[in-house]
Amino acid sequence: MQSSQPARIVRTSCRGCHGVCQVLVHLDAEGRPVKVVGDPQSPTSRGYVCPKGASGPEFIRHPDRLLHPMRRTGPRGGGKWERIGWDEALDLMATTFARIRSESGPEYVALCQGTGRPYTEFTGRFIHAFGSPNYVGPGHNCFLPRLISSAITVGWLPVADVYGHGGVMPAGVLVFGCNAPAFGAADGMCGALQRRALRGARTVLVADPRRTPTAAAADLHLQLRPGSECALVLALLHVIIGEGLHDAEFVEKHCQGFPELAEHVRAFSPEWAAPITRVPAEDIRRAARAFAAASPACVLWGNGIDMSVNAFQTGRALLLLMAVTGNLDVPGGMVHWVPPEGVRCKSPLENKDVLGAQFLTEAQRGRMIGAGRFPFGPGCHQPTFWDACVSGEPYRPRAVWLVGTNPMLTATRGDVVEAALRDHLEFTVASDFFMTPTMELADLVLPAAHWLEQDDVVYFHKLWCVLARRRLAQTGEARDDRAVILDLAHRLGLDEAFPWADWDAYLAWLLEPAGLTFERFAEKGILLGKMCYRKHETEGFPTPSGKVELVSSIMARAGRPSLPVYREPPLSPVSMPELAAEYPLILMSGCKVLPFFHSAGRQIASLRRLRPRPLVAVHPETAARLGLAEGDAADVVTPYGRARFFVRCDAGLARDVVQADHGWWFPERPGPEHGWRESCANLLYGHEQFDPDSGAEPIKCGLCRLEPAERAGRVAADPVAAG
Ligand SMILES: Nc1nc2c(c(=O)[nH]1)N[C@H]1C(S)=C(S)[C@@H](COP(=O)(O)OP(=O)(O)OC[C@H]3O[C@@H](n4cnc5c(=O)[nH]c(N)nc54)[C@H](O)[C@@H]3O)O[C@H]1N2
Ligand SMILES: Nc1nc2c(c(=O)[nH]1)N[C@H]1C(S)=C(S)[C@@H](COP(=O)(O)OP(=O)(O)OC[C@H]3O[C@@H](n4cnc5c(=O)[nH]c(N)nc54)[C@H](O)[C@@H]3O)O[C@H]1N2
Ligand code: SF4
Ligand SMILES: [Mo]
Repeated sequence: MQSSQPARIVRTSCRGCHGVCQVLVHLDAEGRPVKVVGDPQSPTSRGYVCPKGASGPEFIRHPDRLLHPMRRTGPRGGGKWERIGWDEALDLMATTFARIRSESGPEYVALCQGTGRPYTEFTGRFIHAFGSPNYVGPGHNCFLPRLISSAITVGWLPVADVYGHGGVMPAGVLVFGCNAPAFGAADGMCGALQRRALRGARTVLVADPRRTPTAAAADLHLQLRPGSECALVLALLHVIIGEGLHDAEFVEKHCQGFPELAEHVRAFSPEWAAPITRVPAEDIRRAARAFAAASPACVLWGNGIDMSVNAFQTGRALLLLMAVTGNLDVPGGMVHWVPPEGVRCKSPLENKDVLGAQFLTEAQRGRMIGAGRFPFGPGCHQPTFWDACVSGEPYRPRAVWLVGTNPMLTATRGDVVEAALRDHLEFTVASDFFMTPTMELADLVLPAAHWLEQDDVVYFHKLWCVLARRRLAQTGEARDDRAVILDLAHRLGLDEAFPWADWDAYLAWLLEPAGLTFERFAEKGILLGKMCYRKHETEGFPTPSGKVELVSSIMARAGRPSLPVYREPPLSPVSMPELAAEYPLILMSGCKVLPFFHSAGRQIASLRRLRPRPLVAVHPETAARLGLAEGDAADVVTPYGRARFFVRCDAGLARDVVQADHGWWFPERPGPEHGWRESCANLLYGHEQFDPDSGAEPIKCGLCRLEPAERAGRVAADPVAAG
């Protein structure tokens, strides 16, 4: 890599995570990207770049990149492949998918994707237009419980106004089960700008079982027991409403069901919540008063809420907190972004039609695996889907296309996913940058284009602006997932849903109302919406009653509690004391880390150096009691499985709480396994406990014990310097 002056610098936007920072890419004399730095002029990120974004050039040139479509030749998972052309690959997909549709029905073909990424604008659309309701993803554990509870309570997704577009920054911030300020970014917000907002706020409250950097610097750290968050929010509401600290005018004008809510929370005093949450009653009172006094105030919320059997109810409870304190759609509060005019909206967050569910008939919808199991679940429930592939109940899907997901590592019960791929599915296609353990079990693999290899109109999480992304490199025959979907859709005759001739035509169509060509747009780099606040004063809230539904009419109709209730986590010292005698520690897993995006990045040397091996964080006294010291290998054992980690002592944890990294596999070890079973946190969970509303899984609140690993295992598990 060269360090001399770049021949050219191009402004584009990163997609190493969902932060969407604007960056400057340095190109060498041959036009190859050699360096990525932050763009100081960018309103979205103000010069920030994290190690993942900075590693872009190293990432795209990595020798293990998948360069061409490849078809399996030997037995499944045997690691033998032959290179084929894109035409042949797409024909094979089109004929196989069409054959299965005519033999068994469209629902026998499924599409599974990973987290919300650029492909999301076409993945759901494709599979729905094909006629299959089996659109599978990790959203039930991530973001979508909050998105859907917002939709039924407020009518839109309230987002913290940390950018302060109205000229007012938040005076109070409640950081609730979210650690994005420390690890880069999430949900379209840049962590650096979240930190700026936290520095400027008078009151910072953090609800997190871990003493995160944000918690350590906060005015008050509510160190709750994992899984107890709904009880904590109910007690905050009890204090605020009981002491009359709510915004009476907003409640009167814009909320429905306040008297019922006031009556409902009367029982949930701080004294009730203290033994459940382990947060002292006095701290709950202080936090409630401080949050109510801070105006405006916002909430940064995250996976700490989602990965629980209370995900949906906690989401609702926090929405009620935002509402009764009068923080909805006020400058510096929880806002509804106004997107830029003139660009066709392709964000599925704002335009549900993007996902194409309107192309399904009622009968097709009813054929979704797990239909009706979770009234507020998003799409096809991932665990139910993989179970069905193995059990054949209610039927066994025959083909699946995995787009940008590594479910053997990132979904619970990777063993079930592995069995489905190896023994039960007839035809699996997988699209990725690298041969992951999941890719290794496919029948056909497709090379995907990295963000440095894409032209794009970036319009997803960051609704207040639209960013340009520019194609600055081409690696092998890697193609943008969406260009591949368009091509395949045309081969299958799905032209009604995909009327665009190709990717460039689609980009031109998006920009057409603005009168911009893609080139002109790319020169501008960003289009900003004209923010306006308090839109409810003229428009109300887009809910059935036109008001914020403190008492949810939609939940009542679905036969679910119309006011939030707390349910004890199924695997906890309280609900399972006998089991807890054997598994005395509370297990959280998968708290995000700066260098990696879930299961990705382990082969990138600059990232792997920052986190060479999988860690389990544990209180030093607990470690010592078990004969463990910093760096020792230890197995986390649950009733469902075992996985190996290296001990990191963290005095900021409660003595009975541990946190294990997720997504670990070892690209440097021989395929097709790449050692995936050894340190897979998601082998530690069952498929028995779910949030009855959204289908979320208790990934951040299980039971486990920690066992020192034998010496032999210790040596074997220590990875050599990553390649
Ligand atoms: N135990 C535990 N498990 C968790 C979590 C946790 O907290 N704890 N977090 C969960 C959460 S929040 C989520 S969202 C899921 C994420 O689950 P996934 O999205 O499945 O996880 P990733 O590892 O990010 O992505 C999988 C693969 O996609 C590839 N990829 C990245 N970008 C693209 C692209 O644009 N196109 C294509 N074709 N491939 C791409 C990567 O190389 C990687 O191999 O994991 C969940 N799993
Ligand atoms: N670098 C990097 N950035 C990413 C990702 C990544 O993999 N790497 N993933 C992206 C994705 S898909 C997502 S969804 C976001 C996720 O971003 P976050 O929502 O911040 O996710 P986590 O770090 O999993 O969890 C946040 C916090 O919740 C706390 N927590 C755990 N259990 C509980 C609980 O029971 N109650 C409460 N109140 N808190 C709890 C954890 O201690 C942790 O500090 O990040 C995105 N950004
Ligand atoms: S935080 Fe995300 S968007 Fe920003 S530079 Fe890092 S990977 Fe890229
Ligand atoms: Mo996520």
